[in-house]
Amino acid sequence: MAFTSTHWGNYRPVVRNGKLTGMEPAPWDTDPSPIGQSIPGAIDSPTRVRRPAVRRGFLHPATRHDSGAQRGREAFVEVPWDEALDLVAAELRRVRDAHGNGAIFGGSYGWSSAGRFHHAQSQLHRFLNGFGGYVYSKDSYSLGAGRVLLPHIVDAMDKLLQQHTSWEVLEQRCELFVSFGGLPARNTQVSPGGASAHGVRPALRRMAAAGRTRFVNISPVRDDMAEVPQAQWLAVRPGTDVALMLGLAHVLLAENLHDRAFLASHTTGFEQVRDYILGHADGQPKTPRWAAERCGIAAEEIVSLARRMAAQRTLVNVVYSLQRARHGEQTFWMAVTLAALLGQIGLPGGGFGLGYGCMNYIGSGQTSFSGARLPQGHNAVAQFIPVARIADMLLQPGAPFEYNGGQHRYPDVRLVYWAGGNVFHHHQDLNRTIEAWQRPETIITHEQYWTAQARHSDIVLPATTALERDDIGSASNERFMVAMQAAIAPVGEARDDYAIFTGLAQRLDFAQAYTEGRDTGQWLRHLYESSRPRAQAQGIALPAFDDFWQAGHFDLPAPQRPVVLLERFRADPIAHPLPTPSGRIELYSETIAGFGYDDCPGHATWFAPEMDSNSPIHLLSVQPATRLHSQYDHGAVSRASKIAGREPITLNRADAAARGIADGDVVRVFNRRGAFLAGARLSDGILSGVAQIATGAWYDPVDAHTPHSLDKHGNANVVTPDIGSSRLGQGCAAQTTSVQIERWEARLPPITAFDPPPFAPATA
Ligand SMILES: Nc1nc2c(c(=O)[nH]1)N[C@H]1C(S)=C(S)[C@@H](COP(=O)(O)OP(=O)(O)OC[C@H]3O[C@@H](n4cnc5c(=O)[nH]c(N)nc54)[C@H](O)[C@@H]3O)O[C@H]1N2
Ligand SMILES: Nc1nc2c(c(=O)[nH]1)N[C@H]1C(S)=C(S)[C@@H](COP(=O)(O)OP(=O)(O)OC[C@H]3O[C@@H](n4cnc5c(=O)[nH]c(N)nc54)[C@H](O)[C@@H]3O)O[C@H]1N2
Ligand SMILES: [Mo]
Repeated sequence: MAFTSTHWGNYRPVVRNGKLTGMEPAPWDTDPSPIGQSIPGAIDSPTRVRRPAVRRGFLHPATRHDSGAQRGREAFVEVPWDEALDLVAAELRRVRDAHGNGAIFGGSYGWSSAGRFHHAQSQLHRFLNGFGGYVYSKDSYSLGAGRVLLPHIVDAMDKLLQQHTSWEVLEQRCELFVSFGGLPARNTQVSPGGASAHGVRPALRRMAAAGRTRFVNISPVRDDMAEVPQAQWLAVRPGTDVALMLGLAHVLLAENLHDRAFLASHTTGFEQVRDYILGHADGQPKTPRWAAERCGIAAEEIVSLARRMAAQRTLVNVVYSLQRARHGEQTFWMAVTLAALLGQIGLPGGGFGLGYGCMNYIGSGQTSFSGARLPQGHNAVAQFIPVARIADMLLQPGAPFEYNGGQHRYPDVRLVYWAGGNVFHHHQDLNRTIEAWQRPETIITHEQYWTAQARHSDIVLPATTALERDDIGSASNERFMVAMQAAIAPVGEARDDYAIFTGLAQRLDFAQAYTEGRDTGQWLRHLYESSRPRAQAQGIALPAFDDFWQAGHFDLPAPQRPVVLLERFRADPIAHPLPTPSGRIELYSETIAGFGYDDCPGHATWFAPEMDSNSPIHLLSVQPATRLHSQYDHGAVSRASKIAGREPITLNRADAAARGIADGDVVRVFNRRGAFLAGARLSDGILSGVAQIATGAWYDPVDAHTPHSLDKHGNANVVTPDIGSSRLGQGCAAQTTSVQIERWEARLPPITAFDPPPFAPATA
């Protein structure tokens, strides 16, 4: 039985006469994602990159390296593979010889596709390491602030996420589930590497029916907990959750409801935090009234919630989105602080969560083992950037930046190489990004589809999709390993990323080191077999490769004991200390205090959201229900959700009325950074003064030749700020965005984002 895996689920591809006609959810998935249905219509649509293509001005040696401003404006010339690979190899060699490997940026952030061997970013990194190294990027857009903060105060982010208490335990033991940012089921369609059996929505429905657990949805958006109809909705103002948590903490202290014994044995820095909460440090007690003025939730409500939290087995959850903001570090730190005051960390059903509702794998209760891994080799270049500082890097080579206690400088990058990501999806302030993107001498992208990033590259190499190649699907905390078997032939002249890099490594004289003499089939067998001892160490007996391949999938056994986050640390903090300097949870961190950052002091601290006074609406740009980021925006599922072809934006009914906007109208959303069109969807379930739009509508400027052109399709990143969360994490801060919104009265420009770019004949 042949299955395939996507980040949003396992499916059985249906193929007729060599054409993909359907995607049947795997039989083990009781809550499959509809996103898979976008693939059949899109995979061989005109949006597919079919042949290697070179930007016209780049093809001519005279204008090759000084025509970066033409990116996204000029036609492409399709060329044979050999010519394209010769050109890429020559560019790599030129830049390395003239400037060294430190002039090559290979960060290549992005989710790529499921499948361990063909993971595009891993292949690129392995290839560039073989070539002498590359400037890399650290952390992620998802968790920029959190990944830097958590090791200082608890443990490494990934380790914590893999050990989140299972939903099964929560069902039995949690009495009060308080979630900042709700539990948006749409986001649990996904797991990095492939969700297999979707479990979150079924768990929430069981919990809602059982009635044992009370849910509190703390979010500007009611639907963020739509799966639990009886959930209490506290409509918090965006960016003010820390104030609310401080108000709750104040009640705990004032009413002596905090767990002194736990604080004394398992944490450090309680005194500093207490002094801050009570106002001994700054003269401002963080009372419920103080909190209410900032977060918009009544003081009485805060008092009552704090008492309930102390009286019951309570889980305090924060979704990632809250740390994807200016001062985003504070939301995670304050949530951990609040949970520490409650003293239930390490108990089944209590403590904190940093991502329930963000991905399927979090709290799945499945093994943290994940299979086959492509060795990436050693990177001889030490220079890096925090991932979301890419435009700063391109605009200010040599400029200093701070990050996690260190002083660094941006490298002078001449060549940018990308495979498996989309900057024009993920990065903030796209108009500034476009300016930065003109600077490098050479930009190379491997893509499946003509995304905005492909259109803004010099050389575009067509990559296969997962359905066109053999691979192994496997993800941490997901139940099934999948023998992903090619379902159709490569579309057009597409090649696997591995084949592309092999062709380049041959030209650059390190083919043997890169391929180790293996073809894809040999690699899959080798990677699988090398993962078997690791599996064995976790008590998992993987079948032999041929048996696995024959069966098509493998059901990984769940751990014998249900997972409870930080259980061992709670039971014995001396025998099982945390990897923090004190071995304990650091409510105050000497290390972070020692960095001297005004935007991230030594304990969780309130900062008011930085809003622009003439842009009164707080815009939240969140994950899309109908696709993965920008992937398959051109697919049927995503396209069916659009309003007049534009991305829907949810507006409060009163805010809309005040602007003469009706449901279904097209609106212009703008601030001093840029403007986009979107389709208005009116709601009573969103706080006044807040709007919410999904990310992922393909950037589609009215006129690519005009800087700051209107995006006619609804890409929120034309208005988001390109500024780090703080000097500590330097994470993406997209949620700190203010805009104005008006009705679009003019003629509607047609959507052209999914059309291929203009092509020119080779001789032109
Ligand atoms: N405003 C705002 N911006 C955000 C966010 C937000 O909340 N608000 N969220 C951020 C977050 S959390 C994330 S993770 C990022 C996501 O940002 P990305 O991960 O960059 O987004 P994707 O759309 O998944 O881009 C993956 C690209 O890889 C291509 N691809 C897929 N498979 C392959 C392959 O096998 N080979 C090759 N060569 N290419 C392939 C796809 O066609 C697609 O274009 O966005 C961030 N941006
Ligand atoms: N279908 C689908 N699922 C996905 C993805 C996808 O592209 N598509 N992407 C995946 C990825 S890469 C990631 S990192 C995760 C991201 O997971 P998250 O970062 O948690 O996802 P978001 O959708 O940005 O935000 C979740 C909710 O937080 C609320 N929120 C935003 N700001 C605030 C605030 O200041 N206060 C409060 N209280 N609430 C706020 C919003 O209303 C939003 O609905 O999702 C993953 N899941
Ligand atoms: Mo993410």
